[in-house]
Amino acid sequence: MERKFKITGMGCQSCVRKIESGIGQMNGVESAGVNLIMELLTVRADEARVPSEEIIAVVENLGFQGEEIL
Ligand code: 9UX
Repeated sequence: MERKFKITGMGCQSCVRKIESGIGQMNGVESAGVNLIMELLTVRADEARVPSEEIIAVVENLGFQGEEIL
């Protein structure tokens, strides 16, 4: 299942890579993609295995803010 998160605090493509690689390395995550202009993170992962709160916690530990788009 795919989930989308609004991400704020990104300034450049290096920020994008930090988030894509940080989220992409989480156990259970199949893919993670960020669109800088749209400020959007798209994550493909089993929701039971990878809760949205954990995704947001990783985003925040990397220095950005994240909020699930429901
Ligand atoms: Mo450019 Mo992104 O200074 O953290 S790397 S905005």
